[in-house]
Amino acid sequence: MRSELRLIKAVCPHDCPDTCGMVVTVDSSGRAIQLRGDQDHPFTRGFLCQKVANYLDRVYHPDRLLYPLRRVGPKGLGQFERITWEAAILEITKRFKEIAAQDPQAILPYSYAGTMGKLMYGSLDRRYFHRLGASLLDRTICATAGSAGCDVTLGTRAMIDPEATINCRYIVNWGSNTAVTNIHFWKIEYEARKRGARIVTIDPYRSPTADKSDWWIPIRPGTDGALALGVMHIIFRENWQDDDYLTQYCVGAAQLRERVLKEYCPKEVARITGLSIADIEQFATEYARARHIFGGPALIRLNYGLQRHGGGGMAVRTIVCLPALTGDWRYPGAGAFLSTSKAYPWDDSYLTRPDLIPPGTRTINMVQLAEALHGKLPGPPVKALFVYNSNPAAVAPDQSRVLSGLAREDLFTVVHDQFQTDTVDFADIVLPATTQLEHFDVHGSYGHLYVQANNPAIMPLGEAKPNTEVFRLLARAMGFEEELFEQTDEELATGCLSGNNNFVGLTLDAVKAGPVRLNLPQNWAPFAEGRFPTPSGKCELYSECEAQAGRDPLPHYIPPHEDPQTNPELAARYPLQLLTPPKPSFLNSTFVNVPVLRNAAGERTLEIHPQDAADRGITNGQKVIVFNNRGRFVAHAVLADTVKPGVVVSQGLWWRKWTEDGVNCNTTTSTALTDLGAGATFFDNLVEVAKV
Ligand SMILES: Nc1nc2c(c(=O)[nH]1)N[C@H]1C(S)=C(S)[C@@H](COP(=O)(O)OP(=O)(O)OC[C@H]3O[C@@H](n4cnc5c(=O)[nH]c(N)nc54)[C@H](O)[C@@H]3O)O[C@H]1N2
Ligand SMILES: Nc1nc2c(c(=O)[nH]1)N[C@H]1C(S)=C(S)[C@@H](COP(=O)(O)OP(=O)(O)OC[C@H]3O[C@@H](n4cnc5c(=O)[nH]c(N)nc54)[C@H](O)[C@@H]3O)O[C@H]1N2
Ligand SMILES: [Mo]
Repeated sequence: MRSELRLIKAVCPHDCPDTCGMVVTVDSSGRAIQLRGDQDHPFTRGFLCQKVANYLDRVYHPDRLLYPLRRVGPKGLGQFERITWEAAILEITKRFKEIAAQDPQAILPYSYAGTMGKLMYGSLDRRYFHRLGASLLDRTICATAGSAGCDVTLGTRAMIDPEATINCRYIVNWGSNTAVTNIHFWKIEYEARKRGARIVTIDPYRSPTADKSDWWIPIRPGTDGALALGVMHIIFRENWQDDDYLTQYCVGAAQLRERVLKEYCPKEVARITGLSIADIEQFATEYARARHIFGGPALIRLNYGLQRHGGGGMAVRTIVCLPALTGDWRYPGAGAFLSTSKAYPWDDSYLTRPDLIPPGTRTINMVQLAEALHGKLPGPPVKALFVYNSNPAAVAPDQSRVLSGLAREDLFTVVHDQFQTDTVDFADIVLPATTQLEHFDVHGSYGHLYVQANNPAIMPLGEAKPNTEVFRLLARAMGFEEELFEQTDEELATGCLSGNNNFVGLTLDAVKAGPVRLNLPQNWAPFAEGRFPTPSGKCELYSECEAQAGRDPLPHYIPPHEDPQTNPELAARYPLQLLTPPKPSFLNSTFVNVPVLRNAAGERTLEIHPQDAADRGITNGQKVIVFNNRGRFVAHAVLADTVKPGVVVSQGLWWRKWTEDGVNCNTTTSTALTDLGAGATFFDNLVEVAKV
């Protein structure tokens, strides 16, 4: 009997830097009976997070969508009848043809990273919408502020060889809840600590990562850029900079020096950040002198928390200047780390065919779905919405306006998902999606340097179909050119892997057998000898491109949009800065419907400083409303010193069907954009709190 068990190499598809290798055991009936971490994966080394360790509960969940559905009740109530795939494709095609006859830009695709697989994330879907002439979607909800900030300074993402970080002796988690959101890298940080490293976390919230660190630096939200400028001030003041690195590989050191010495003295930085001058001096000293004090180089693991503010792009641009001042880029695993995604030379043009986009097609920023659905953006009103790989009813900002937009009777909405999410409840046509165990894909990563294939382990459940197959059916029904769509998933994978440099010597067959490292040397240090892919080829402390765009060419502090210091009028009504990072047992809004993980998440809480609670007569455990002029939600107060006065935290992106008030924290968040990258500003959010 045992001999009939099959072991299949798979990959966790979720939006997470770890991109774990998994091994699925399938029995002779074709059912997956076990799923564990792949011990042969050099980075993820056989262990999985709490969420994906329970992945079979998701695959075989009794609530899986198994058949196409058509709406029979009012929008939002989720009442459907079963239909055939033929009927579903016919109806979508008929409606899209009618709308496209007037203006195809009235059709809006809406997708993000429900799966990170190259094929399911974006391939035939993009070709289809490009060929159709639909509106383009700017996928800004997560990472564009930091990407744009890094691009100004480095010409690419801040990246390192993460396995080499074991040699660092000073590690700063900057706006990064690494112990929760990047657990395999946290393991490396801990290994480094055993060898003598000091771990510091800069976060307004005493997150699990801050809690386990040697030092928690509770910065005021949205002021990280000012702290980095203060650190530079101290480095230049003390003459600790690596002049050799600055001269050979950077432009603008002299101008930057002048700027920070004049404008960012520790006293001013203390006023902005809410930190003490002593703490700022100590942090700058430890960071800049790490090799002398702790015996090894320093790494800044910067992540997404600090980007989700009005000045998030500039904050990242500024922070990634620091390793050039210290010279830490010289050392493998040291410097600054945001994402390794750019190390993969995927042939995205082949996959997505941007050449098919009609010239002049308008682009909609996905953060502004609320505006798009209410006709508040330039161009034709949105008449049809096609959602896949995303749950905007839960994850998009300004939830009340998103929901009223989704409820529009004249909007034709199609949703392709594995479950009846809050967004599905508003659909006219629902299409059932396969899970990762049921389809093929290839994966890069944004937290390590391996290429992996996800081999299908089981047959699709019910009539579920992968994203690629849905768009083959739709393209056929539209009569689009065969050569654009009639490729198999493996052919698409081969095509996008056929790039050069870091993919040299890497074949799909090899990848199907297990993770393969990019064609990069061990202890890869991309900027050890400069070679920054910027216009000047150097690290741009001074940016000529920024100057030409009419912006300040040097790093500077940009306060949040909603900041008590710079917006006292708004703060008089809504004095508390609200952060809403994800709940550790969920992945954004994914897994809320898995009972064991929902139970682990507990109830919705609002962490508030005892002093702020006392001012409002709030006691521990009491039910409170959190509100501003955009909306409100209910939570249970937790009086704690996990936050400083003036800051409150409510974790998690619940589904409205699991909350007593039918909304989540995104009722309060805003659709305002970041300075660089036009990204989301979820954590730039002033609220007031009152007992119910
Ligand atoms: N378990 C789990 N893992 C995940 C996810 C998940 O939902 N659950 N999501 C995945 C995704 S899509 C992403 S993008 C990543 C996100 O990974 P992270 O960026 O690590 O996660 P966040 O919790 O969004 O933000 C990190 C920390 O930033 C803090 N923060 C907020 N504002 C500021 C600020 O102004 N300055 C500073 N210094 N810190 C600030 C928050 O309090 C939070 O503790 O994680 C991925 N991994
Ligand atoms: N307040 C607040 N809001 C936030 C955040 C925050 O920290 N605070 N985090 C933000 C961040 S970092 C991100 S990345 C976004 C995430 O926003 P989303 O990308 O919308 O993420 P999820 O909530 O995980 O929803 C993904 C959906 O894709 C579906 N899916 C998975 N695989 C497939 C597939 O193969 N095919 C199809 N068709 N569907 C599939 C899943 O079932 C799920 O419903 O949310 C953002 N929203
Ligand atoms: Mo994200």
